[in-house]
Amino acid sequence: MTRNHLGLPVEPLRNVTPEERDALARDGAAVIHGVLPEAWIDPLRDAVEDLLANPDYLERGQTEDSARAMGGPMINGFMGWLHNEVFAALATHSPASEIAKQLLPGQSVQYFYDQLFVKRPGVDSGTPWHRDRNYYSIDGKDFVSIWVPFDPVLADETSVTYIKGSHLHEDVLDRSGRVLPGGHSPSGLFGDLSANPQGVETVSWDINIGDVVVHDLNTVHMGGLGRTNSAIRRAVALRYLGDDITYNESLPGIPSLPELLEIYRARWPDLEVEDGGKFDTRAFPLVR
Ligand SMILES: O=C(O)CCC(=O)C(=O)O
Repeated sequence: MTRNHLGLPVEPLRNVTPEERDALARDGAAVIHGVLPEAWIDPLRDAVEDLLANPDYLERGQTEDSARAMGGPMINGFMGWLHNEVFAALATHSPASEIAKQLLPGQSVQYFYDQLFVKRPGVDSGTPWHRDRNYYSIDGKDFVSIWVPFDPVLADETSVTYIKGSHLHEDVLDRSGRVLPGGHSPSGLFGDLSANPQGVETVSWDINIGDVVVHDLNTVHMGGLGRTNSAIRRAVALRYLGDDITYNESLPGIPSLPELLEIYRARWPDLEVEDGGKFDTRAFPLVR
């Protein structure tokens, strides 16, 4: 078994199957059960504690509307890999990065960023319906998101829920082909979290430790409220870019938000991201 510099296994417990790959292409999302070795879980949980105790991460790595402290309703932190070695290893030398390569076969896969979602029990702070694309300064389609939970998650609690097939349409259509209101709003928000869209098929899963959930750049999805969970729910979403992704500076989002560019420039003062060009591989490392 290959191990990374932290001694953690690099290979997934099994490869992605053709059926899982087909589900991602068809539905825009898929669950891949039993791939992350258990050896990763405690280091990842410790990494979350480490990040949540790091004022630099909490202050600079969160957007304005995010909670500011562990006592807040929800943590939504960015770029943990720049602050924590376990997150950095997960990004590029882990079963997750191997799965990204399997889902973008033959491509030059780059790590885009990570986003941590911590939901405490009993709170109502969910992740509203949205499409990831609307939050990015990128063009292209070669992309995969890998959502890695560090706690078991029930489908009717804080699991992620997807509108099946929504990645295939610029607008979100109901089963009769009608455009759903809010399905293509410029902010990327589909609407109110509590209002489940009518006339569409949604999918979510009970997730165990070791499972991951993968989704397309364009799939509309949400993350449930913590109201009903009995325990904390911690998960990180890792985003990977493939061959055809280029930077589009006219689209406000990641990574062009000033607070995020500041994080990169603090580390790589000469970093330039050229409009229409590929991303620099120091800040967006290649998965080898
Ligand atoms: O974990 C969540 O609540 C939401 C996850 C999500 O929206 C994402 O990974 O894009």
